[in-house]
Formats: sequence, structure tokens, C-alpha cells
Amino acid sequence: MLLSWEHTVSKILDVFRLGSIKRKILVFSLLATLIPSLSMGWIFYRYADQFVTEKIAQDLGTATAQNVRQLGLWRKERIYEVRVFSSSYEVSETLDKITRGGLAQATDGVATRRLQEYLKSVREKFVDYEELMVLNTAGQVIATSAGRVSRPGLPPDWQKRAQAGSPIVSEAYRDDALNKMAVLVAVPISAQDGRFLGVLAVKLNFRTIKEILNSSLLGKTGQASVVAQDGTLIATSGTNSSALMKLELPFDLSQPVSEAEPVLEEYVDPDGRTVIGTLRRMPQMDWSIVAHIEKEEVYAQTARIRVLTMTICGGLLLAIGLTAYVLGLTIVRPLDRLTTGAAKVAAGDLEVQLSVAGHSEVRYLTEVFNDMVARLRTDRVELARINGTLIEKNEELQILSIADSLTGLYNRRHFMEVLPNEIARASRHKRALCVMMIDIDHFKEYNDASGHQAGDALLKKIGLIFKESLRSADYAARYGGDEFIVLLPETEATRAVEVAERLRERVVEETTAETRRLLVSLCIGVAAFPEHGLTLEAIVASADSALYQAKRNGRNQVVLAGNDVQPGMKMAS
Ligand code: GH3
Ligand code: MG
Repeated sequence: MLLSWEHTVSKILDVFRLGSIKRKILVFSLLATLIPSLSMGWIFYRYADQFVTEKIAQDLGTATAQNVRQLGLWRKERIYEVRVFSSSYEVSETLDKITRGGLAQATDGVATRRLQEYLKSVREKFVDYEELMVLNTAGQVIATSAGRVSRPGLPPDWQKRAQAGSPIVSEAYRDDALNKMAVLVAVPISAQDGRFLGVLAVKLNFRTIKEILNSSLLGKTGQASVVAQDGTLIATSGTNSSALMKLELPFDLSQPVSEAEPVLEEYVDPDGRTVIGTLRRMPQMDWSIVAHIEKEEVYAQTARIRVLTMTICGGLLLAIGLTAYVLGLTIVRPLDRLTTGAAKVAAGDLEVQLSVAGHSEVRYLTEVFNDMVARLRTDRVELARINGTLIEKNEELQILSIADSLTGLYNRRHFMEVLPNEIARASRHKRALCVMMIDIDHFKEYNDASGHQAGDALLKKIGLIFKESLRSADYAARYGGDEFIVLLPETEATRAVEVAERLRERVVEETTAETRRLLVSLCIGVAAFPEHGLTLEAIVASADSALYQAKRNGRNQVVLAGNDVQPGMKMAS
């Protein structure tokens, strides 16, 4: 019995065209592979993505922090150095002398040359120094390490700050004389007595800064830059971007310096590459460090994981799909064979023998099927044999039921069944019909003389003579004892009498010749339809009565019922 849930499930499966076992196995296997592998892959990918993001945030944070520290240190060291030189005897004393001697003397004087020589010697020792200048309080260049005097780019309030004793660090700028980026560091020069004499200004190049930026590079595409507060690029580890260009950065450059980890942002760099970067403010000055790395490089690993997951999933799907298909076939093919076999058996072909393979439930089913068919085959042979016997027996019975066992003629019962039909037919077609009643003369005596077996033999012989002498349409039957009855359809009385006469003569001739000693003769009474009766009983009675008339007339003769007495024949009374 099919349960209601089975109905529902099969309806749903039919909608998805999943009726066949093969497809069910295939879809189940694919789902069983896809769902876990995709979900695991997705979880793994998400974790990897998160991990990579955290890692890059950490790396960029560390890189910028390192740069800020090193740049801060660089700045501090440079100021310290310049302070050392500015407070040197050569500088302060010479400047004091020159200041006291007047500007005219200063420009041509020995003191000035000495100072210039000193500045040159210092410049040569330090790679970061491009030019050293000594400025008086009015901002006039007293001495310079360079051959010609250039205008120092000091902030407007430099004198105030210098007098206060604090060092001055200028904005980064493009120096036209040097044709490169530079920054100016100036420290006050004081006389022995503490008088403010001027400043020692040093033009610094970005060589070391570039080295610092380069030292902290991440991966292949990592880049670190120094930007001013307005987003102007001051220095970069990259070669493509030119300094002083304004960068479009997603960071708030005016935010106060914080100790917190900088935020990670995704943006497009001047070279048009999508990058992930971070910005860290320098606490000592208005510079910030921006470090970024190409997004593609950062997520290359997760992209590889994604491709790998998809490849593994694809491979698994292919392998599992193929396995499921083959497994499905091993189930479905034997079932198909079983179905075809069952259809053949249903159509009556019992020669079906299915091949058995494997150790599955289907194998057991196939074996049971083969056994069943073999048993059916044996049963059918047995049934056919029994049927054959039954038919034979039936035929025998049929013959037995209508035949007389001794003579092989019809028996009286069958004759009496046939006769009414024949009368009806003759009546319908207005045709004649005759009945002969026959009795052996003195048969008792014959029996007595020759024995009962000889009597039987005689009865058989007479039966044979009747069969041979009559037409196939005639019916000859043993009426009982030594009496016979014959029906001659479509035969007139005169013709019937002729037949009766011929029968009588043949019996006399043949049996007498055989028995030699004894004369065997017959009495025959003939009755015709419709003259001598319209019913079975009436006709038989007429023939019987004619027979007795023949007996009475002295035996061995034919008598026709009624008045139609043929020559040599007696009339039945
Ligand atoms: P009738 O001329 O008057 O007919 O004299 P009948 O001796 O033939 O007298 P009836 O016809 O009355 O006797 C029939 C005899 O036929 C009696 C019986 O002994 C014999 N008979 C009947 N049936 C059989 C049989 O099956 N086999 C043999 N051998 N004899 C039979
Ligand atoms: Mg008799």
C-alpha cells in the first residue's frame, strides 16, 4: 500500500523529473558533495579573507609606525647635528666677528671665506646636506657652502622663533637650484655672551628619507610616501609618482595625531591601481606617512584559495557524479533486465534466464526471479502433459459415451438423441427419412451352439458389415442384445428397403461363409417418415412392428411398415 507521504514525495520528485533511481542517486550524490564542500569552502574563504585583511592592517600599521619613528629620529638627529655645528666656535665666533665688522667686510673678508670653507667641509661629510648657509639676523646670507647664493625658503616668523632659541623646520619644497625636493632646518647662532647672531640653515635632501621609506616596503607592490597636511606628496618609495603632486586620499589629514591603530582604506593610487592603504600622522610635524599595497596582491592568496576550492569542488563533482552514474547503472540495469524478463514471462515466454552478477539485493531478486521462471517452466510442461492426457481421456470418454463397446457402432442412447433432430430436419426440409429395426434370427441358438464368445464375434462382424455397407450420413446403432437400429436420412422407403435387403443378403453371405455350418440371417423392419409415424416413438414403433412381422413371416426377410410390401417381402400387420 502506498502511504500518503510517499505520494507527496513522488509528486515532488516528478516535478523535478527525478522519478528514476539513476537520477535520484546522481542528484543525491551531487548534493551530498556540493553542500558540504561549498559551505566548507565558503567558511574557509571567509576566514582566509578576514585573516588576510587583519594581517595587512597589522603589516601596514607596523610599516607606518616604523616610518614615523625613523623619520622622527632623522629629524631629531638633523636638528641635533645642526645645533652642534651652529654652536661650534668656527661658526659663532666667525659670525660674531663678521657681524661686528660689517657686511661689506663680511662678503670679501677672510673670516667669510673661512666660514664658507667650514660649511663646505661639513656638507661633504653628510650625504643629506645639500647646502649650509649662515644668515644674519636680517636674513642675509653671510656664507654658504654652495658656489652661489640661493634664497633660503624660511618661514616668515623664523627670526622670532630663532631668537626664542627653537629650531626651525621649513615646509618641504622643490628647490630650483638643486632641482630636487628639499627641506630647510635652521637653528639659531648665539655669541659667547648669548647675543642672537643669526641662524645656521641647512638644506636637506630626501635621500635618507627615501631609504627609510624603501626599507619598510611590503610585498611586491607596497609603497610608502610622506605627504603634507594638504595631501601634497613630499617623498615616496615609488618612482612613478612625482613629488609635490596633490594626492586624492580618503584619509582625514587634519585629524589630531592619535596612538590608535590607523584605519584601513581602499582607494585608487595616482597610477590607477586599486590599493589598500593606511595613513599615520607624525607627531613632531605636519607630515603623514601613507603606506599602501595593491589589493590584487593582498587578496591573491584568497583568490587562489577560491580558485582551488572551486577546482576541488568541480573535480569532486565530476568524480562523484561519474561514480554515482556507474553505481546507478549497476542498480538500474539489472532492474531493467528484470522488468524486460517479467514482461516476457507475462507474454508467455518462459525461456527467460537472466544473468546474475554482484552481491546486491537485486542479485537475490534476480535469482528468485530465475527460480520462479524455472518452476513455472516445469509446471507448464507438467500441465501440458496432464492436459494432453485429459484431452485423450476426454476423447475416449466421448467415444465411450456414444459408442457400443462391442460392435463400435453408436449406442442406443446416442441414437435416440440424434433421431429427433433428424426427424425435425426432415420435417423442416420436407424430406424423407427411414428407420430400420434389425434382429438376428435365432441368435440364442447360435450362442448355444457356438458359445457366447462366438456370439460376440458374430455381433462384431455384423456391426462391421453395417459400417461398410452404409453411407457416412447414415447412423447405425446397437439397440440392445442382438437388435440393431439404423437411420437413413433423406431416404425414401423404397430405397430404404433396397438398402435393408442388401444388408440382409450381405450378412447372410458373409457370415454363413465364415461360420460354414450355421445360417445366420436377419429380420429387418423398415419404417418411413412421415408415412409411418411423425414422432420418434411412432417411427420406432412402426419399424419394430414391421420387424416382428418379418419374424412372424418366417424370418430372414425385410418388411416395410404399412401396406407398401415389396416383392419377396411380407407386410407388417
Ligand atoms: P428370434 O429369431 O425370435 O429372435 O430368436 P432368438 O433366439 O434370437 O431370440 P431373442 O432375440 O429373443 O434372443 C436374444 C438372444 O441373444 C438372447 C441372448 O442369449 C443373446 N444375446 C443377447 N445379447 C448378447 C450378447 O451380447 N452376446 C451374445 N453372445 N449373446 C447375446
Ligand atoms: Mg433374435
